[in-house]
Amino acid sequence: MTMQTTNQSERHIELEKKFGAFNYKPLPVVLTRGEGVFVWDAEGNRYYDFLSAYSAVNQGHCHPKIIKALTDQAQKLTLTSRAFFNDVLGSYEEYMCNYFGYDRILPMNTGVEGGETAVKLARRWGYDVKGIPENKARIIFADGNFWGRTIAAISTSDDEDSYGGFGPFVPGFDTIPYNDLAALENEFKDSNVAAFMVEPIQGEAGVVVPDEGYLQGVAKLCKQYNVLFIADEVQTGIGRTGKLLACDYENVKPDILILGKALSGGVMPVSAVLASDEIMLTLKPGQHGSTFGGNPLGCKVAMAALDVIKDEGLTENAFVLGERFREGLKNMNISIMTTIRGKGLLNGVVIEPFNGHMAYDVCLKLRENGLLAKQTHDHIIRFAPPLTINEQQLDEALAIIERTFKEMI
Ligand code: IF1
Repeated sequence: MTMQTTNQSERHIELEKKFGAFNYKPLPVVLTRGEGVFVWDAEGNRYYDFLSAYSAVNQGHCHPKIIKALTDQAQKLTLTSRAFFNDVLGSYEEYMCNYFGYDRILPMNTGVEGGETAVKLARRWGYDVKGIPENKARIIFADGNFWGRTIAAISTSDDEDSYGGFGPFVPGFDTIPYNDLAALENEFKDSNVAAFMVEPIQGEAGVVVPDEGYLQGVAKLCKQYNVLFIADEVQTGIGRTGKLLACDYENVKPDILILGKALSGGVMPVSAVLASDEIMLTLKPGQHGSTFGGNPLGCKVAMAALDVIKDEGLTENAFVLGERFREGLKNMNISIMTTIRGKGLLNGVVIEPFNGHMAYDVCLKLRENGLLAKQTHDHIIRFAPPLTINEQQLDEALAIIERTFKEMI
C-alpha cells in the first residue's frame, strides 16, 4: 500500500507534543474514523485494527446499534449520580445478573475501578464473613498481572515500568508465579488470605495461556481453603477468547467477576463487578461509589453492546476465526515467529529479534502495509481484531502479516 502523507497527521502529533503528558509513546499514526474492523488515518489511509483498543472494541468500531443506544439515551438522561434512583439502572442490573448468572452487580466505569472494587469487596468479605482479623486480610495475585494504573494496581505489579518510582505501595498484596497451583495452595494455608485475583489469560504479559486445568485447580483450592476466586476478565471477557468468558473454557465460575472494556463496545467507560448476595451485601450504603458508576447512558450502551455479542454470534465467530488465524500464522513457516499462542481472537506472537529488528519495528512495517497492531514488551505482538471480522478480511490480514515479515527478513 503506498502511504499517502500530508501534514495533517504531523499537525495532530505536534499538538500532543506541545500540550500533552508523555505517558504513552504511540505508533506514528493519527486515526480519524473507525467502522467495523477498519480505521482510517488523517491522510485517508485504511487499516485493519488488530488491537481493538486493547479488546474494548470487540463489536467493531462505531457499531450502529450501540451508537443508536447512546444517542437515544443521550437525548433523555445521561447521569443522575446514585443519590437518586433512575429508570434505567435497575433493568440494567437485572439484565447483567441474568446474562452472567450472578445475584448482584456493582457498576463502575473503568477496568481498574472494577479491580479496586473487587479488592474492597474481598477484604470486607474476609473480615465480615471469613472472620479475618481487622487489617490482616491478604490478597494474592499472579506474577505478570496487569489490572491498571492506580496505586493499588501497581502495588501488585512486577513490571518496573508500571510500579517504578511510585512507592510506597499498598500492603496486604502478595504475588506467586502464574499457572502454579502448588504455590497458590502454599499461600492459602494462611487463613488471612481473603482472595486470589487472576486473569484467565494474561494479556499484557504477552497473551500467556495457562495449562489446561489451571482455572479448575484455582476454583478447587479457593473452595477448599474458603478463599474468593476473583477473575479479571476485563480483557478476556465479552467473547474475546471464543467463549463469553475465558473461565468458560474450564466451566469454572469465579466468586467475583470483573468486566470492562468491551462491556460498552468501546463507546464509553463501563465496568462491572458481579458476585453473590453473600459477598456483595457485605457492602453497606456509603462504603463505596462513583459519580458516573451505573449512569443511565452507560447502562443503555452496555445492554446494546451485549445484545450485539449475542445477536451477531461474535463469541462463536471469535472461536472459529481464532483457530483459522493461528493456523494461518503457523502455515507461514516464518522461523522468527517462535511461539503463536492465544484463544479465540486474543493472540500473541513471540518473535526473535532479527536483523536488529524488534516487535515495534514489525508493527511500524505492518502499519505501512495497512494493519495496526501493538507490541507488548520487546518481543511479542498482540493480534486482537474486532470479533466482527469475517473470513475474507481475516485472510487478507494474514496476507498482510505474511508479506510484512517476508519483506523484513
Ligand atoms: C494502559 C496494558 C492491556 C487490563 C486488565 C484491568 C485493566 C486492563 C486485564 C484496567 C487494562 C489496558 C490499559 C492500557 C493498555 C491496556 C493493556 F497494556 F496496559 F496492559 F490491555 F493489556 N484488567 N488494560 O488489560 O482497565 O482501567 O484501563 O479500563 O494502561 O496502558 P482500565
